[in-house]
Amino acid sequence: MASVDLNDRIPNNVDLASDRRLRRALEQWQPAFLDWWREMGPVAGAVPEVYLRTATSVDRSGWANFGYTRMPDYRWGVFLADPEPDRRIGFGDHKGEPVWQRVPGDYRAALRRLIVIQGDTEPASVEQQRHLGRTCPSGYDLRNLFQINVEEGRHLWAMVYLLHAHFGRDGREEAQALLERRSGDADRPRILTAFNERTPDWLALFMFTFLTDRDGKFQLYSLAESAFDPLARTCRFMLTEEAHHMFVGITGLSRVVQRTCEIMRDHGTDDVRRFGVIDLPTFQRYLNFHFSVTLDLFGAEVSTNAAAGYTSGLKGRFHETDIDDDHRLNAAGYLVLRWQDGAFRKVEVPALNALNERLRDDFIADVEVGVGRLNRVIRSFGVDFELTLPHVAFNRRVGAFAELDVTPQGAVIDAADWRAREEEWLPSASNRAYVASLMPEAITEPGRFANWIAPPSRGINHQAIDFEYVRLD
Ligand code: BYC
Ligand code: FE
Ligand code: FE
Repeated sequence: MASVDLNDRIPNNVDLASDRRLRRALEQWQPAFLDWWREMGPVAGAVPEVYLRTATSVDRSGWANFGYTRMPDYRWGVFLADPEPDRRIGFGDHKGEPVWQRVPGDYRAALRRLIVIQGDTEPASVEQQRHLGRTCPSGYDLRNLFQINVEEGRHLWAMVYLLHAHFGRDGREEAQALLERRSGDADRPRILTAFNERTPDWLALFMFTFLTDRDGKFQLYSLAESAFDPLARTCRFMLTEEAHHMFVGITGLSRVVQRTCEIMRDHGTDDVRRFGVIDLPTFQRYLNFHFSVTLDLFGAEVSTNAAAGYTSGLKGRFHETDIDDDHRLNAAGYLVLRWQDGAFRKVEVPALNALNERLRDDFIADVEVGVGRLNRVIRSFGVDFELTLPHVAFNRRVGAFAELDVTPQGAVIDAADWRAREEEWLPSASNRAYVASLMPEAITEPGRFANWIAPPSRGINHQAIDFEYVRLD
């Protein structure tokens, strides 16, 4: 069950061979996907050979496969984690019943919407990252970017498989539409706000993979609890890929901070731009931007969509099974932050309606661990600077705080003051231009790294740091 035949036209562990209609439908979608990849996928000059990891099965050993691949030849396919025998629904009105192998008619529209939204983010991120290969700080980093890009492409396949296998004609239409929207396009944008922002430079990429891929982690964990078993199994396997994306984020940010602090220590100055590295105030502004934009991805604090998704069994909580409560939440409350009578206050609302907020809180706790790690790097150099996360109401566009103008410290001020001070808190055009100026070209010679970033502490798959991760010919 677990093994995958990479020689199949569409590698899979879902026995596509025995379902001719489904296989034909996916074989028709495949060239459209490849056209999309050629049009919107990574711009890499001559097609390089990249030292990529490809899954050959869904167990741990299936991840041991590394080798040189030209990206369009990557074996995108459909991999579901192995079924759990006698799996039962873990929460909501159907708690305790057997999980579903087919989509119940009553929940079809809601489930399709979740799958489409999840699917839409995957190609969006590839589009956002499309040009970064031109400015990579090393071959090691370029390889990591391409690994992420091919896996986000595979995550699109994961959702498209569900649409084709379980949603008939409208599923096929949605699968086509996933290839037609474009990140940042005025007429046919991607669905969620953060996926229409640009990821113009490598600091933005590391922030994105640290924060926005981490939204992916929390959403996928919630969907991995789903009563719709094919979705749960798909998400469980996607999570094993996601771990590397967040690794690229946190280690990338740590290496940037490390390099900056080396300069601060060696030259005894905060004025580090003369030495061609990223100053910590600019780093903090990027953190403020990406954190606030990513918080929006969790939706409104109080949401009847989220309540319905939970009671129907479509989407659970993070680590649902480990939570010690009734897993129905009909009587429970949850504290949600509100701006009320001139102050931020925690107000109790029905827990079912607060599930987006709860997931956002879980996410924030996870991000804080990462920020703590970055601050430890800073302290280890004896540098007196502390990175902080901005207030949750800062720079929000979705939910209860969208209409408020809030500083990173959590003071509510007038709109005009906020706009006048925006450049203190968010990357200004000149901050972005400075960061971009550090990355004028791609660095790919094995073992060489851009000046603004420290080398990693170890290579990929036990290879040396100066291993040839990307072969350009
Ligand atoms: N932008 O009741 P609400 C990843 C809409 S990242 C625009 O709060 P709900 C990845 C909302 O659609 C993970 N619109 O909504 C990372 C609704 O509109 P309608 C992606 C937004 O459904 C890096 C209305 O506002 N996966 O995998 O409770 C690289 C009311 O909102 C936004 C998922 O998100 C927004 N940010 O919550 C690659 C999981 N937020 O329908 C990949 C699937 C809300 O009333 N999605 N709206 O017209 C969901 O679970 C939910 O749809 C959301 C929204 C959590 C996103
Ligand atoms: Fe993904
Ligand atoms: Fe990801």
